Amino acid sequence: MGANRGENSPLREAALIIVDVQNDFCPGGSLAVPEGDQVVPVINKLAPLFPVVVATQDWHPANHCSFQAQGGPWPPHCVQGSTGAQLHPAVDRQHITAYVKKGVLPNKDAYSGFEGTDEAGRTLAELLRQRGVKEIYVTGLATDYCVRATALDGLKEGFKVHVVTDAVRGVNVKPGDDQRALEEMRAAGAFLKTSAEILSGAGVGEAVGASAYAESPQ
Ligand code: VGL
Ligand code: ZN
Repeated sequence: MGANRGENSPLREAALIIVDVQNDFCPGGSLAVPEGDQVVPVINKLAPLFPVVVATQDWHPANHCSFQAQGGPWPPHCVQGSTGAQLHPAVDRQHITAYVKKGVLPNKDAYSGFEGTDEAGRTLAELLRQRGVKEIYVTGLATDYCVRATALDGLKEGFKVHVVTDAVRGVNVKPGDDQRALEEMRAAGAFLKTSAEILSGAGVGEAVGASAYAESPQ
């Protein structure tokens, strides 16, 4: 209720992509992204605006090649069926229309949501096209890995891509990795937007920027 999701909505052909907002990527998790949980309230505010909302999940077997025990770069994380692999409990499931899992094979890593499939075996690109989606708004974790890969693949798949800058956080193995990733996405053709810009564009804004446009006070 409330939000305009109808035929006049500017977001009627848009999908919100919630990338890997899973317990293991949030504070307390095995591969915690600093402030990872802070994307959740922003995502929950945006989700009601979108006719299609897809949540991706990193979903690894226990012997996944990206884990250090197998010579990979990461501690074990998002093991299939574990609590760490579940979405953060505060993510509002109500508006999620599809779940896509990726990284499910032992010998192949998959950072991009576009390498994942839903329960019916559809790729992310297939299910978006089936729903008439032309543009995607990418949120979630982590800016410098799976968000980056998902946004860049979205562009390659022909979608208009927006990255919601206050709804993503980076791992920052090297300081500044998140900012470099955002710049790379922008240079590749993605639009960087704040949630406030999206909310006000959809007519549910808090008049952000109003002061900048207001007539000068008396
Ligand atoms: C991710 C590292 C390893 C991510 C997934 O979701 O960004 N990062 N696996
Ligand atoms: Zn992973």
